[in-house]
Amino acid sequence: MSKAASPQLGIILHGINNIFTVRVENTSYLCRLKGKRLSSEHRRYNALAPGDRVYCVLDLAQHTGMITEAATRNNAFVRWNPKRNAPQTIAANLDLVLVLASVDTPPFRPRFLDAVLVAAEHAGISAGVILNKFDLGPDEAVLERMAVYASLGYQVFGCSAVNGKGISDILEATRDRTVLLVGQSGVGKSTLLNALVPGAEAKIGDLSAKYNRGRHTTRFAAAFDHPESGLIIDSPGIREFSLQLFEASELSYAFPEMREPATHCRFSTCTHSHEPGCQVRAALDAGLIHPDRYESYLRLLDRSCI
Ligand SMILES: Nc1nc2c(ncn2[C@@H]2O[C@H](COP(=O)(O)OP(=O)(O)OP(=O)(O)O)[C@@H](O)[C@H]2O)c(=O)[nH]1
Ligand SMILES: [Mg+2]
Ligand SMILES: [Zn+2]
Repeated sequence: MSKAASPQLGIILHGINNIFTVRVENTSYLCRLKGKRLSSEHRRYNALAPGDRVYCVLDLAQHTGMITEAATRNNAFVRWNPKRNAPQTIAANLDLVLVLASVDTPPFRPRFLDAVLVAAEHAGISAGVILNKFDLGPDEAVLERMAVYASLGYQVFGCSAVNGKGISDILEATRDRTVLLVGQSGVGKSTLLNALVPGAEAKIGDLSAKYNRGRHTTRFAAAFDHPESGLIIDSPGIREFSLQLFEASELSYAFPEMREPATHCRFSTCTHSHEPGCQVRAALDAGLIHPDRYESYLRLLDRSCI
């Protein structure tokens, strides 16, 4: 009999149709969920994601197992899935979320980046920005936005996943960490993953000639071993990054440049959109907040706040 007697702690690398690849002590097992619900304290319904730690009863000979329980998460990176009208955990127990943009094809979209950075701030996860496709030659406006992110304390990288420029810096910054790559379809997440992790062989898509966008090639999030140590999680392209609903005060807190001025507004309930005596708007007028970041704030306030 090759069954291990007691449940073992493992980490989810990926899951498709409720069959999860779980790593336990350097070996991967194909595991199913025991019943439809987990007996964990949170009773999350079918909501396991790469990076989640789970307890499994293993069949060592068959390399299979049964997930009996999920361990408590340190954090979870969540987006609002408008199609299902429900929150969706993309990955859990992260040290870093890296949001990718490309210089071009698809075009640079700061609203997307800002929404992802807000989600990371809200989840208490460090974040950084990668500008990929540097070989296409970034324009000044995009470089200016990158400098704004750097001034706000985000790690900023420029790279070309096809010619290798900037890859070593990203390898260095991701070593020993569990890192999620997130971005629109076609920005080059899987190409970057393949450049970082030799042998990962993630599928790469071409770009739709008509729309200059990706074709949603990656279908599910999956974790790969960093060549030295750590995990890098590739994820499917997201068209529109929607946030879970939260309070306006939580939103401004997720913009690091608004945190301090927001404490001095005349009204404690200030949404920093129209109220008199708003110190966030004063900071904007004084050039201390970038107008485009403020524009992102207003749009998220409109869509994401109660
Ligand atoms: N010029 C250039 N093209 C790149 C670069 N990185 C990726 N690409 C191209 O961009 C296209 C999309 O790459 P993918 O890696 O599949 O993009 P993705 O972000 O994983 O897309 P989804 O899986 O659909 O979300 C492919 O044609 C890549 O060859 C780069 O640094 N420079
Ligand atoms: Mg991909
Ligand atoms: Zn205000």
